[in-house]
Amino acid sequence: MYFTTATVLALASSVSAHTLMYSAWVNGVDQGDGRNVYIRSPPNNSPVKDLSSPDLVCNVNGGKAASSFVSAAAGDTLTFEWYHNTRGDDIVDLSHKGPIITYIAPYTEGNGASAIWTKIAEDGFANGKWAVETLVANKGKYDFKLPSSLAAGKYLVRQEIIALHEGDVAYSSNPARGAQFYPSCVQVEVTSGGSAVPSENFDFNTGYTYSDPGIVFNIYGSVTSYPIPGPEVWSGASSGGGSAPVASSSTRVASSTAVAAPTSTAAASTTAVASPTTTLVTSVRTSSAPAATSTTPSKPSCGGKRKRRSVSRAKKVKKTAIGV
Ligand SMILES: [Cu+2]
Repeated sequence: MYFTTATVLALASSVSAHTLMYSAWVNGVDQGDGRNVYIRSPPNNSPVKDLSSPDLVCNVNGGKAASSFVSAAAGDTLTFEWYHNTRGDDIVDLSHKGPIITYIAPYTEGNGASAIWTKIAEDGFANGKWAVETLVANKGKYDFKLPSSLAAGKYLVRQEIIALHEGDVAYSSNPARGAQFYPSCVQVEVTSGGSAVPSENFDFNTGYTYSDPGIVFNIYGSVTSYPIPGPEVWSGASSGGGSAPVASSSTRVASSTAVAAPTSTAAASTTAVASPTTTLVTSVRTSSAPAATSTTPSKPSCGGKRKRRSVSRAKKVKKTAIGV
């Protein structure tokens, strides 16, 4: 019902099916199907790989304002829910290992391709697991907090999954491979909050580069740490992620005490990101040369077994769409 003809065709002809955002939850309450309602939904679940493209920011159609906003207060827990072809399915192929990073910007009807973004949450590789693996285990749901200091107003909240299964090589050196970005922008109206205005002024098209060790990264060796790309989590933000669902009552209580917490969180993430960088640069360099061939899986991970299932799913969808 929510699929346009173009989407159906894109799904049917797509060799590889990836991931999309379905909805947002506020303090554990589902806000309903957000696709093209409060999410600026792209026409299909394909990735963006070109770091110079404005689509890197809010995906294809990123400049098409949606009609509604998710309404939330500063300090609330938001959950963004992802899916593969239909809600609640396998979410994303587990080959698509990588981080989940969340940014915020003052609301714009434009595509967001300028220096307006601030990072409010990030999860990369921790305790032997990638953020994507945790996302799949949590049935596509990823929790983070709106900073409790955040000023009321309208915002775009952009969450991205970066799939690194072909990320051992830069897209600029081999356009058939490269890190796959799945950005999704949600329109959020913060109804009450503090006075802090996100201030990192990050620009994806210039801030993410092909020499970033978190964008050209080999996941197939023995990974011990991963440098999440982009700026540090904003010091006005409480730390992100985690997957433990937070009950709505405790969320409200937590937000009053949360103000003190960010300092230590920010400091922790600084060291976490800073120390691996030097190690990782060397390992990336080594592996991107001849070594890449041996460490790279022989079949493209987006396709393989999944192909057939995706196609049959697409057919199912097509039927439904025609029925509607
Ligand atoms: Cu994919």
